[in-house]
Amino acid sequence: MKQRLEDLLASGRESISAAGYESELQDVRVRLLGKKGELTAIMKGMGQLTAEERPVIGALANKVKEEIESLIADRQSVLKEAAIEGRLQSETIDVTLPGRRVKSGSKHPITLVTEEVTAIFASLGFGVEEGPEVEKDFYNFEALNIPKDHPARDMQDTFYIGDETVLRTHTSPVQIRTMLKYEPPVRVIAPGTVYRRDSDLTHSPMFHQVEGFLVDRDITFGDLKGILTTFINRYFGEGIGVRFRPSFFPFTEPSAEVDMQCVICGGSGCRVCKNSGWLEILGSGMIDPEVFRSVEYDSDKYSGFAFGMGLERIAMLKYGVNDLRLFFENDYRFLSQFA
Ligand code: 2U9
Repeated sequence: MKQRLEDLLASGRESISAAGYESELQDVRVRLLGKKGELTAIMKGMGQLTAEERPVIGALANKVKEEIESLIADRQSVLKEAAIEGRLQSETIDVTLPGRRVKSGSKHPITLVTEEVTAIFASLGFGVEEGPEVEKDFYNFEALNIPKDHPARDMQDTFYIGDETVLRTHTSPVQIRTMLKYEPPVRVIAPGTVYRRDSDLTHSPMFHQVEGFLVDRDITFGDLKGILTTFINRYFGEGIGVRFRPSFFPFTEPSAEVDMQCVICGGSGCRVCKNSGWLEILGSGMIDPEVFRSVEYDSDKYSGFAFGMGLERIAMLKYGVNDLRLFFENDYRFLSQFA
């Protein structure tokens, strides 16, 4: 029995030092010291020993058991250390690696144009006014001298929300609201989204405008020409030629459309200007006395001019965009070019 106990200790020592994982070590413990383990099996032979042998073998068995337990405990702490070390090795974070870049967005080209146009008019003394996109017929049409039978009021051109309520077809109602709020002198621009029942390659049912007006004593067509020429030259280039062509709008009299020399071909003629050398970019005119009547401005005392422009058109000319739909598709490849 003495020999078997010594063999158990020797083979146990080998198994313990060979255990590579804590779970393996646990298996070794069960095999050596468990209830059905090897030590228990050996001790079953105690009954056959003489009374003198029994305490000697008993003491040896205890020593072997303690020795094995202490070997297991040592091995266990070595394996624990190794496991921690292994995790530290495999989970290390390389703090010198570059971080992931956060992509930053950019302003939509229509936002850029709105801001640039607004900044130019601000430098000329114009404030900014905004108003509702769902608008009363009175502000969108009636007060602007657009009578009930005017084609612009047709269901075909205007989105009706109700009998007297529309999606504004221009930002002119903002200017009516402004006139009702302030006495002259006033000069403001009204940038914003507008809606018309129109959808093809060159028209979108939702688009953007900047309109503006100035009312004071002794305002003449010369002031209109001066302000609009200054705007065009600041925005598109100092040398660019500007011309005024007679036109008609219900809310201005006289009215003029404003052309600038083609920024694509420099005036020699190309597809964009349809070989004319000129591009139409603004509508304008002296505010009609009928409009003054509806906002109770005294047209004997005051006069003023107004103008309007479509921002998608301005953006197309400024940035050389040839397809209106690009502004509404939100294709990242298009938008990122304005970063
Ligand atoms: C008030 C009085 C007068 C605003 C004006 C235009 C001429 C004009 C168009 C340009 C292209 C609209 O986006 S577009 O389709 N605008 O031609 N707009 S005068 O006149 C006003 C506005 C408000 C109270």
